[in-house]
Amino acid sequence: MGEARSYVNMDKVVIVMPAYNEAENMGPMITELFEEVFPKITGVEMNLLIVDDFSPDKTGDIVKKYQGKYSNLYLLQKEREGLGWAYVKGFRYAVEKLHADAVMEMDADFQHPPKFVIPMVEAYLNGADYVIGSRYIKGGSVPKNWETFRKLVSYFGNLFIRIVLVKPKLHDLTTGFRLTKVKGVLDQIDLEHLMELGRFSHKVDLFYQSIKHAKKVVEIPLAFASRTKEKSKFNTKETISTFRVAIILGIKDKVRFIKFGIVGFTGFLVNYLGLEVLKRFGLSTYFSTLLATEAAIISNFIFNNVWTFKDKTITKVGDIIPQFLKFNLSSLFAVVVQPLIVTGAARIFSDSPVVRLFALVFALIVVVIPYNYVVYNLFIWKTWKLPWKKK
Ligand SMILES: Nc1nc2c(ncn2[C@@H]2O[C@H](COP(=O)(O)OP(=O)(O)OP(=O)(O)O)[C@@H](O)[C@H]2O)c(=O)[nH]1
Ligand SMILES: [Mg+2]
Repeated sequence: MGEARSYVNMDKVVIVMPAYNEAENMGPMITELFEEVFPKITGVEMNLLIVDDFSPDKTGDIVKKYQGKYSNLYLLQKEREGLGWAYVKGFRYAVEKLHADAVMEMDADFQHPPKFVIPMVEAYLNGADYVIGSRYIKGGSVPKNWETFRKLVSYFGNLFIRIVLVKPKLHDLTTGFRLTKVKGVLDQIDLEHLMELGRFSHKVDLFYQSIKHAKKVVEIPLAFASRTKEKSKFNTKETISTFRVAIILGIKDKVRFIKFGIVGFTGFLVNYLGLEVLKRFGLSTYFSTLLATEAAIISNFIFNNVWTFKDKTITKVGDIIPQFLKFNLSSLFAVVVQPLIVTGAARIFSDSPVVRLFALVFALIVVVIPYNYVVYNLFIWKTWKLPWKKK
């Protein structure tokens, strides 16, 4: 038996390493991690979990051989389902069976040189809850022997995803070398329902879901190595799938905003038509406007509740009442701000129909709509969290 590492009250980091037909790499990888890398890391207990899909080349048997030597080496064997599933099942095993505090994604083929585990774990120890091994920051790189085409696809693919997902501050969104804290980040993600679990492109969805919950994200430069053995599996299908995932994720968030806009417009119609109908019933202009406005607020609340925020629909009566009152209160904002902006503009420019129209449109687009959208997401349907409230 080798050195038994078992510490009390020490955080546990589990490297989840999928391996399919990596018999040649397995021995050197395990040895390098346990002999060269883990001894240099203090303050956490390091573990390695190999996820093998019963590789025909007997990768699993090699791992079993080393398990006699290293007690923090684990093996999960299952049927072949694709890379994403290897990670999902590996994460589940790491969290539920090994009680991991953080998990790492890492390849078995030395494309992620093992020494980079050290700065990544250090970043975690310094408070990061999501650490990205980044090829596209200073000090990081892609293999020199990659053909120009692959370099271009990787670089512009990344740039494209950064733009689509609106993540300008992060540089490598498709890397396969990452560390994720379990509490507050990994445990908030519905792993089994990530997109494209059969492919490499699940990485983009996993990244996107992680970033939503992570409070402190750190990028560590990664010199991505080229595959030493066998032929590369990089292909057009994988590339297209990666772009597809990015586009779908990019649109998903905007769909809510579009629905919100449509509901807002129906609210306007309810308001306007309601006013005219009530006037015809002989109500005073003041009461007609008041009732029509409240009718619009009620219909907006209902449509937003069952459509715009259908993944967060409030159903309990005990919740509907306070949230509806909040909704009413937030609607008051428009009542206060719109007249201020319109009269302000009329004073500054001239009190003409054109100025009033422009001022009203300005108030709606620049102030009222963004304000409502933020309030709904943050306080009413709670799809967003304030950065300091993320757990
Ligand atoms: N368990 C499991 N591991 C897999 C599967 N597919 C890939 N892997 C492993 O996941 C890691 C990354 O896969 P690679 O095939 O190297 O993918 P890549 O680095 O994008 O492409 P290459 O340029 O071919 O290296 C390696 O450790 C593989 O052995 C799978 O279906 N099941
Ligand atoms: Mg590889």
